[in-house]
Amino acid sequence: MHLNTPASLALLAGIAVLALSACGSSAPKAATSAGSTSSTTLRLSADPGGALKFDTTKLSAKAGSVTLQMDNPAGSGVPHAIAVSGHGVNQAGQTVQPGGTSTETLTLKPGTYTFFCPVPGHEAAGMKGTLVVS
Ligand SMILES: [Cu+2]
Repeated sequence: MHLNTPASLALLAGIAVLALSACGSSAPKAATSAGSTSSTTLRLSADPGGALKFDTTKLSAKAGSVTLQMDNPAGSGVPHAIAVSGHGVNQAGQTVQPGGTSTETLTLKPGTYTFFCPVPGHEAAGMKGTLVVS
């Protein structure tokens, strides 16, 4: 039985080298995420028993778009809202009756902010906390 000639072997080897080099020449993929805009949604709740406090005193978020969603439980018996202040920001969501949800969206830079209930007397009574944006 006659085996392949040296010439045909050389040809096959050449094709194999070309195929390998073609595969190896593909450039690495460039990263596609240019400019990281983060958006965070934070949920909290007013005290279900009507106390002037939220269910948390500490929240944290990534810098960028931050949405706060505050549920006012049906049993609270008191209107509440969510507001944020600090670093030139001072914005409140709508005041909602028991069973409602007060929502606001802000664009926040890194820093420490205060979140609170803007209904008169509520923040002073302790309805507030710290929002850390990093
Ligand atoms: Cu309140």
